[in-house]
Amino acid sequence: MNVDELKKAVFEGNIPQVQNIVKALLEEGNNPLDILNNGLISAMEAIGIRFKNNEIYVPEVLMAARAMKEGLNIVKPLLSAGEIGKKGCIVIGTVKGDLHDIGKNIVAIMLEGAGYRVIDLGVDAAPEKFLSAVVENNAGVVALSALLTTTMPAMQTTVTLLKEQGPDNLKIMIGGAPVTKEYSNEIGSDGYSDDAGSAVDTARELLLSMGYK
Ligand code: B12
Repeated sequence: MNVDELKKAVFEGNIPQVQNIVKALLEEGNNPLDILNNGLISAMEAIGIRFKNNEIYVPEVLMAARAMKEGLNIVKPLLSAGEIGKKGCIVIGTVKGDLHDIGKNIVAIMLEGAGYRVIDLGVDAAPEKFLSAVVENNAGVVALSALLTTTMPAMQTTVTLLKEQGPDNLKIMIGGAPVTKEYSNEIGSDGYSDDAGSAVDTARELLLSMGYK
């Protein structure tokens, strides 16, 4: 067994195969962190690039992500507690009044697939909920999603509260179909991306700028 076979199984969204290969790799004595980085995360990075380039679509991403998560569930307990959180924690949610979560879920899965600790607040999340999650989890980045033009102002309210009452070095990124880079700049958010693959790049840049690895 090798990580290329694992990557192929993740690409295909083949859950039983991913589980079997991860278990076999562990039995053969492979390091859980190598399986995570060179197999599961590496497969999701490639998925992100292909999604960004419109070579694959939402159903394929969701299938691969589900398979990746099942593999992650096997290696997670074997990693030292600090390993997953070392790259930084990201709080994500859909803003108040908005119930759309398909895109947000893909972004959350891709961020988790990239090795970040992700706290998902779900949909219709009030600004105060973001603030307390940031404080409780010592998060470096907050990611806000909105799909309705009528809920975009809730992004502004959330950014304002986080800038006023959140930690000084907290970074905020936003996204969702109606959101633009211009809007991100206008409301004082630190980053914007229009798809899940680029969202990982944006989060990485923001966290690196804060000194995370
Ligand atoms: C599915 C859907 C629903 C489902 C949501 C189910 C769910 N669990 O999410 C249901 C049926 C519940 C729904 C309800 C409504 N909807 Co609706 N819905 C959609 C639809 C068809 C698809 C959205 C979607 O999932 N796209 C697929 C995902 C993968 O794409 P995405 O969300 O854009 O996410 C990507 C990027 O934007 C980005 N991204 C997303 N979030 C984030 C966050 C960060 C931080 C970053 C960096 C990036 C990022 O990455 C993602 C992956 O690449 C859109 C139309 C459309 N084609 O967009 C309408 C749409 C968004 N809905 C619309 C409307 C009007 C409504 C309702 C008001 C309808 C009604 N009258 O009841 C309600 C509102 C309910 C509410 N309070 O939220 C309008 C919005 C119009 C507008 N300009 O505001 C749209 C555009 C349809 C239309 N053409 O009129 N909806």
